[in-house]
Amino acid sequence: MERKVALITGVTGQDGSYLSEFLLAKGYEVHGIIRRSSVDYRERIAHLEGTPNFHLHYADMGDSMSLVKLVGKVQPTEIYNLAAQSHVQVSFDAPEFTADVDAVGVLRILEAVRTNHLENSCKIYQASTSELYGKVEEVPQNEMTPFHPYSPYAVAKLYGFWIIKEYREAYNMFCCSGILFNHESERRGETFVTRKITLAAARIAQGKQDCLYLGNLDSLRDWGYAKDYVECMWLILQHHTPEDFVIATGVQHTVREFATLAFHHAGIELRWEGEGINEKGIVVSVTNPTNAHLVGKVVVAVSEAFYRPTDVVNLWGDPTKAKNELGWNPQTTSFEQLVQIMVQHDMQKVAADHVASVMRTNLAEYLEKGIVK
Ligand code: NAP
Ligand code: F7E
Repeated sequence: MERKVALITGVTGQDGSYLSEFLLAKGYEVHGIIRRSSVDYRERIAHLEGTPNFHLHYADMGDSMSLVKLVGKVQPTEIYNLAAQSHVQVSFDAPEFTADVDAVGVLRILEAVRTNHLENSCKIYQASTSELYGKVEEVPQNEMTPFHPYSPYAVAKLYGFWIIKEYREAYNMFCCSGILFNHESERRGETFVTRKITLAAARIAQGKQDCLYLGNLDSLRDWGYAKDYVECMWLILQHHTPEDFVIATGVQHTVREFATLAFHHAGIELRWEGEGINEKGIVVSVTNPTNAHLVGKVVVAVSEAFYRPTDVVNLWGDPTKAKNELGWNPQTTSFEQLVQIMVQHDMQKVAADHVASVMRTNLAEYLEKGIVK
């Protein structure tokens, strides 16, 4: 029987967790790389731990030897290189670390495969990004659009893209890049704009936060659902030839539109007033009568802290090639459904966090009074 063994770097991240579920369901043996941390950060894959075909190993994208040893031990048939310092704004504060992991890390994976003489049997998927288009030279963007990276993150990812292409041509390896546009979910990191908005909308609707501060509200993104996008990563490696693909929905929205819809699903209707740094989101009406006091209040404001030294403001992907050659459906989950899924999840999360915190407060009081011993 054909061996189906996947090694996923970045398994603890948003995409790594969905991809693990996807590959396990397809009968793969899945191995993931984890890093030692002083706190438990494995919540996205906690439900998979203990699954017979799911294995975790310590390694690091900055440590060649750990990667060489692991690839030799696991003998993967497919590697999904998802590990990265993936936050664009953070890449301005930690550019060298970002380059080491996001650029040289890709080279380390390729060399680990060559060192173990697996170049003819192991396919490699590289998590590339629409950030390569950066200061965009055309809209929408497709596989032929020139790159113009516009952040330390994008410059590092550009190296990753080209080294994958180089090894494909120089050594005839089956290695490909998925040029993925923004994809979000209820598992998205909490400092990316979509999740920051859905969590804040849920907290404001439940009286746990007063105001949400954002940066550039005019920024345009092509937002898809992460769960749909991991299927494409797999399809890229099943294609008859190693090629690069744009993965996007083909639909574009502003940060402001995302916020308006997210607050709507949290039961709060907004209107916008002012421009630039002075723009505000003001409550027009609420569904829940207990939130009547919010009407007329400012619940979204702009802060310079969330502006970037250079910002990518017009990303819009053309997924025609993926649709035609991989048979992938870019519209499985619509923008409206994505926002609804995320807000519904965060409404429940905020409510559950509240119950847990009340229980913790009560427990402290009961312990103090000797009611609980
Ligand atoms: P994410 O949630 O930030 O996950 C990043 C993963 O990389 C985490 O598992 C993280 O591990 C791991 N990692 C970071 N540094 C590492 C190191 N030195 N050694 C080993 N692992 C390391 O990112 P994501 O949203 O799932 O994205 C997955 C990949 O796709 C990334 O490469 C990202 O740049 C790229 N991408 C994402 C999008 C998007 O919209 N989501 C779009 C285009 C491309 P810890 O948990 O230990 O930190
Ligand atoms: O920003 C603007 C911000 O941080 C989106 C990563 O997964 O996708 C992601 O990178 C836009 C930017 O994602 C805030 O200026 C406004 O224009 O959610 P983001 P990103 O930078 O697009 C790409 C494809 C990747 O490859 C990356 O790994 O929203 N924005 N106000 C804000 N952004 C944040 N984070 N926070 C704000 O308050």
